[in-house]
Amino acid sequence: MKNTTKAIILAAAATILTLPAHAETTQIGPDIYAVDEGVLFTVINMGASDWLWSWTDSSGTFNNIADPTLILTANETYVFENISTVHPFGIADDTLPVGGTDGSYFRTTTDGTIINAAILDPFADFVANPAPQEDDITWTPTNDDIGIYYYTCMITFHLSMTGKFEIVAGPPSCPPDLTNDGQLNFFDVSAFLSAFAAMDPVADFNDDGQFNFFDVSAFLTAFADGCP
Ligand SMILES: [Ca+2]
Ligand SMILES: [Ca+2]
Ligand SMILES: [Ca+2]
Repeated sequence: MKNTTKAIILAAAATILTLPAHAETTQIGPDIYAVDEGVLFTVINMGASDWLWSWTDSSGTFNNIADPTLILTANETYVFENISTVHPFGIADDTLPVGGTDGSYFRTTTDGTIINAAILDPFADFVANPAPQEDDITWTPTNDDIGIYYYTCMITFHLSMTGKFEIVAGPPSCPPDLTNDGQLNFFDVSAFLSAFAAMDPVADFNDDGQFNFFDVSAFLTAFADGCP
């Protein structure tokens, strides 16, 4: 490879190192959190009024947040561990009749059959009954599951132990992220250089079967554009 090509790539790498790291939890509003990588959520009750949510990821530790709206990402695995000893936790679809706004949702039904009918299938996988820790819910929503869901206490009169999930699509694939870790940094440049030197098809960035400056240019452009 020509030294000028290397110089261009290394200059781009220096720029890229300043890009922000990928955040896992982003607080979007007073009661709204986007958690875009799989985590273990623990939930416990505050009386019969709220679920208190806690979780830890690379963004930090979030403790005892009352009935948040949680924006989750399709194709990530989330685990819900109910550590209340008395309140059964369930995840329901958008047929559960719910009123209110972020952080203060409440069920508008005390009809157990309506609650049960809304709980996701298979039923047992989306209900965590006391005793705790023996029946965690593990949920990996797929692209087919994108939409609105609710969580609630399944005791019919615990109306206000209710909150919302929104399942959103994951980020689209990102061609210059050659290390496939969701971040653009020097390691992707290094991987490109190695692939280019080896004439690996992954470095044929303009897909014309040749390895030349146009591939470097296309890679740098994609790299500078960043990933969504
Ligand atoms: Ca509540
Ligand atoms: Ca990468
Ligand atoms: Ca090419």
